[in-house]
Amino acid sequence: MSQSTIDQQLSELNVAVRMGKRAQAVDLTQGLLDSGAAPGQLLDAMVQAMDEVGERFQCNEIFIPQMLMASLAMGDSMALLAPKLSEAGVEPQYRALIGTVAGDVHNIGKNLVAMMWRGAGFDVVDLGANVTADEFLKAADEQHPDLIGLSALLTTTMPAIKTTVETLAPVRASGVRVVVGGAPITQSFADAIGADGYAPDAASAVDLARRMVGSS
Ligand code: B1M
Repeated sequence: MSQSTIDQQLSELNVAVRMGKRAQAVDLTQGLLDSGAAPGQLLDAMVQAMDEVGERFQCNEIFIPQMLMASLAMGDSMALLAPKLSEAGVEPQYRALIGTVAGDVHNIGKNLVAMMWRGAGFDVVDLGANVTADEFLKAADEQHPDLIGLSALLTTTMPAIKTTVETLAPVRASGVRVVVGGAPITQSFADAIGADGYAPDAASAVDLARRMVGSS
């Protein structure tokens, strides 16, 4: 395949991810890999697509379903691309842990943030929902993340966000940033409990994550 055909298909991959066309994104990813395109080029095309998705969400040009479809399209393509990236030595630069705090089973928003972080090129370890403060701490000790994201959807689980931020003090002392979000969480709550950052939605969570690790 000539370089100009590869460039054309990379741009089609960008559009397929942006539009959430999962089957098309997978076909294009497979085709590009089969024809010897560099895995890093595919990743760049998809990360760029997800950046555009985040910007359009923040401008209210698209909404959660479209952002979700784009994240799923990228996720499907990443399943093919990830092993090739490893073989090519392209490893994510930053690692994030994410979970919904103890007592709270809501995971849809947290999953969306995880997908958007992956879309931004982070290696994301998703601890799931109803995660205790001690489980976050244990995972942080084992996984050595740069960033930890805590989500809560219930007013009754907001105290668990505070407890978890406090429990994570030892890893925070070594430079790990802890950010919080979820429907009842606000910037003033985040400030009051001493979290490192707050984002109101999944697109802003990407900007926040990049700021936290110093990559923006
Ligand atoms: Co429940 N629920 N629910 N629920 N639920 C709410 C949250 C509620 C507002 C409904 C209501 O009463 N109107 C209410 C909370 C009231 C309150 O606390 N003030 C509520 C309640 C009360 C409950 C139960 C207690 C009900 C009961 O059993 N009596 C119970 C709690 C169980 C428990 O957790 N222990 C319960 C259970 C459930 C289901 C299991 C049925 C289901 C969850 C399924 C699942 O998640 N797998 C469910 C659902 C679906 C909802 C609603 C309908 C939708 C939540 C959702 O997924 N929104 C919700 C009402 C509503 O919002 N309309 C409701 C979509 C999602 C994309 O948005 O999660 O806000 P959200 O995420 C956003 C941002 O908040 C942000 O980015 C996301 C995307 O932009 N964000 C972050 C989220 N995490 C972030 C982390 C970040 C940054 C940004 O950084 C780390």
